[in-house]
Amino acid sequence: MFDKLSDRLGGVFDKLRGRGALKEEDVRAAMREVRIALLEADVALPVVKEFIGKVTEKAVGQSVLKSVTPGQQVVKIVNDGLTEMLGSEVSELELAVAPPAIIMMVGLQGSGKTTTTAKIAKRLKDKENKKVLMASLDVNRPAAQEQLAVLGEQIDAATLPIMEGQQPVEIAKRALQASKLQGFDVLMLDTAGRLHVDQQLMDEMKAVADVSEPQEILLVVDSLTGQDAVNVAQNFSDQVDLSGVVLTRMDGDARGGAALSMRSVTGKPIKFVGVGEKIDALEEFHPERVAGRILGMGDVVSLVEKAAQVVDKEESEALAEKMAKGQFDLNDLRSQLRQMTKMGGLGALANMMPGMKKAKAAMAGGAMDDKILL
Ligand SMILES: Nc1nc2c(ncn2[C@@H]2O[C@H](COP(=O)(O)OP(=O)(O)O)[C@@H](O)[C@H]2O)c(=O)[nH]1
Ligand SMILES: [Mg+2]
Repeated sequence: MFDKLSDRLGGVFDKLRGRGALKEEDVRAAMREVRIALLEADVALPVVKEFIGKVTEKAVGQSVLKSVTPGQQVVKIVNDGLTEMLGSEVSELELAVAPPAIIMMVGLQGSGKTTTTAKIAKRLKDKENKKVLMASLDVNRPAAQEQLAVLGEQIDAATLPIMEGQQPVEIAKRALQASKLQGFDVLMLDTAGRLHVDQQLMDEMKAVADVSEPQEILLVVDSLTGQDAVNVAQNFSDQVDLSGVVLTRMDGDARGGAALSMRSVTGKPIKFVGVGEKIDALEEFHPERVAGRILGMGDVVSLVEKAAQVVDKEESEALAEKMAKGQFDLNDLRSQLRQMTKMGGLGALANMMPGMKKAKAAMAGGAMDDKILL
């Protein structure tokens, strides 16, 4: 996963990094190569366009920090752009409700819903000490309910007893009742797969969501299906209110496009990735780490981060000196205010000051905007 993309981007930046000065056209030429690399990795076109647009604008407009090369700085900008494209932060399951918290799994047949249901159940059990009930609503495939029961035994988690002839909505209601009566913390609903996006099954899925009101609706997608995964995600996300995505088969040799597109296409975070068939082959998704792996230039990124900190420090020292000499002018004030916005703006600073609650409420009401500083 990502190997080829990583090689391609490595090549682009190796060329840039050694250079002393960068002209705008050098940056634009590099971005054209980045664009091709992303498209070859199967990243969805609109996602690539947006990314290249944002990153180019930043890279061209940026003044170069002391002690790094312009190329290194472009690496850092691309790194930040990738992290943002992947979702910026780790997203955990949100299960803080009166129990049972309900997690509903949806997705195409064979995407890995049933396996992932058991993987998540095991994780909740082992890491958070939760009492989990799993229920299979898959009445289409004959052995589907048994498959979940077998996995339940394997991880020592309860599964809802199978009752022949019951339909998904009925099973969901029974599961809900059972988990309330028996004091389960979490109920996991493993829904029937579909071969394509098929309206009847979509309606069934919505009916199940209506009766169970899940806290989490996780879309499970097979990362090996590339562009198709993106279309599937778009379709599901149009029909139900997803809370997150699980990408399976990240252990395979997919080009990575699905992972890179998913956040933009669904607007929802990737919460987990499946990295194997084994029951513990499930990982949290760390956008920053993944971006770092794709670029393979962690050292450059931290170098630029450090350089930026140093510049801030030098700037403030110079200002302090000017002030002492009585030479502080409006330009200096502007630069000072800029630094403040870097620290998170007025809101963030207010948070750190005692007695600022009221002022903060006024800011939230739109009375004050950081934009006035720029
Ligand atoms: N290599 C790999 N195989 C997986 C992963 N997740 C699921 N599978 C396999 O994919 C197949 C279909 O999974 P299943 O959970 O039955 O899919 P469902 O139809 O969506 O319920 C099974 O053979 C799983 O072992 C994964 O992350 N990596
Ligand atoms: Mg299944």
